[in-house]
Amino acid sequence: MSLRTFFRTTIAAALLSVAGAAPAQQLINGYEPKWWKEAVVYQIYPRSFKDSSGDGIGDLPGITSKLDYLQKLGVNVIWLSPHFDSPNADNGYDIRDYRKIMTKFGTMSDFDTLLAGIKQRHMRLIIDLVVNHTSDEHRWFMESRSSKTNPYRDFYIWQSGHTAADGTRTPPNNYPSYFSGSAWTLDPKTDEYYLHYFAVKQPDLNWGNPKVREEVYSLMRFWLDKGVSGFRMDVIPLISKPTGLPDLTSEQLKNPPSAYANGPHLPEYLREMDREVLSRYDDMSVGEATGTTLAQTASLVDDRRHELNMIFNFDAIRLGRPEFGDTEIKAWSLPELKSIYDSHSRVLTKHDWDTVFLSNHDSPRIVSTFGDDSSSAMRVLSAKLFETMVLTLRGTPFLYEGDELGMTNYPFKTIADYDDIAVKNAYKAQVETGKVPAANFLAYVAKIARDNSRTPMQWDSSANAGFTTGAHPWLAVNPNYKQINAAQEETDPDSVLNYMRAMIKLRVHTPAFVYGDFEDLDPQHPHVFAYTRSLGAEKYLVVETSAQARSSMRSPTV
Ligand code: TEU
Repeated sequence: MSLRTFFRTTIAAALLSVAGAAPAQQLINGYEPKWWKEAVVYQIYPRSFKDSSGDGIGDLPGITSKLDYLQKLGVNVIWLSPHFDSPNADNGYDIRDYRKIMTKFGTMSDFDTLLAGIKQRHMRLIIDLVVNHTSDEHRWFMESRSSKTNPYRDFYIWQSGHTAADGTRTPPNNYPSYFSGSAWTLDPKTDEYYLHYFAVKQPDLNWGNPKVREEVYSLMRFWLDKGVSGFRMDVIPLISKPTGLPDLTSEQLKNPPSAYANGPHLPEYLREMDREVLSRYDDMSVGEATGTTLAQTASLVDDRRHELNMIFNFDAIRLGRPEFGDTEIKAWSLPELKSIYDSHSRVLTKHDWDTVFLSNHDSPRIVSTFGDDSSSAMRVLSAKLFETMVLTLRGTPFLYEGDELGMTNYPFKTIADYDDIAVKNAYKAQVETGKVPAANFLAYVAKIARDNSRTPMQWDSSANAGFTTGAHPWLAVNPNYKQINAAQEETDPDSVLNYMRAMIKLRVHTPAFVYGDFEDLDPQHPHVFAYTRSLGAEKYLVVETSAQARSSMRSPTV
């Protein structure tokens, strides 16, 4: 080799290694850094956060009035549950117009003021994208149901079902709805069934129709162009339906969400959405992934596939929950909970990104479910323990309003105490038909009902916890608001609120808690959860212990 060739080869090799090394140098512990990986997300359920008008329903100006509170808490992304025009069959998850604000929540100018206030405080806003279904009052469905030849007919899923010799009609298949009963409703106007995985008033869109997809991409651009930073995508794995919609087997009927989710065209739809919309903005996407396994999680969020940034996998939050339709809470142990985080850390690679959450608007309160709310001392300790987990485990943490106060479940007594369509429909299907005794049903739903997390925020000890100046909040305020409220916790240095502020600060300023590796030091220990998060030379040890060795819904405490 001549000297010249040697130099040329060496320089080429050096250049190659620089080119190869360049991206690697930007990685942190093998992960591509992203703002949404470093975020602490706070979910607001607008109906319950803060009412500024006195009508008993939370609204957008109410949220704007609390932005300083959120900034002081230290969260940097706000996820707003649906704020769109809706007849509220499912509290806004049934959208009538994707480009209009729900009248009770305010106006578009209120939305713009809220968004500007969020940005001024260096926070970002993500909104709920609910596009598996619309409201039956959406213009597309009104058109669709009007005749079989209407141009919008194929925006939804229509089938004639079965007709017996005596003329009796039965649905096309045995799909149950998430909200009890069949997932099909016969529409008299055109004498065909339409599919609705959720309420009768939530018809499922037909994603096989490219015009539906174009409409969805267009509404996504509308909000991104306004300045929102991304979407939490409601039940997104359900948009691609099982091929041919065959009956569920008896095995599948034990867990219909997993049969409904992750249909054959899901990757294609998500990649198209990424290509057409998401890849063109500096945004984040987090899919709510009902019925999704850990293996499916890995493929949905693998950054080489260009589908979603993150999903909510329900493994942890559904611990102890019975199978579909059953009403018995199951005992669980600390090693079971720990094994979820352990397996996530093993299966998900540096191309994937996880979420950590134990609460949302569909779940009961953290302290009442995973902790111990039987005394004030235990409530505070368990709230701190679980929030520590959420803020130090691997993945972007998602907090739900009121978690930072250690808010608890509501003492529901009768069916009249509930607002949620899921509970009301289940009562009709299970109690009114004599299948389940009322007392058993009520005891069960009191523990798991979604309304537990939807009671109004407890701001102070004034009437209705300072949530509304009106006499009638849309859902009753928890009677414990005089002890548990933001104003009181503000003044107590040992409160959950002040602890959360410190923990969020630690999380946000400690790269090891964001990008660090996770190791469970003793996975089988029945009452200690000890793990490390390590990034290069930096290593943090987190130790949480439970006072008792019980394996139940009330096991771990500090
Ligand atoms: O939830 C879907 C979901 O998978 C569940 O958590 C569901 O709410 C529960 O099983 C019903 O009892 C999403 C939204 O988060 C929820 O609020 C909506 O009701 C639902 O989709 C329909 O949009």
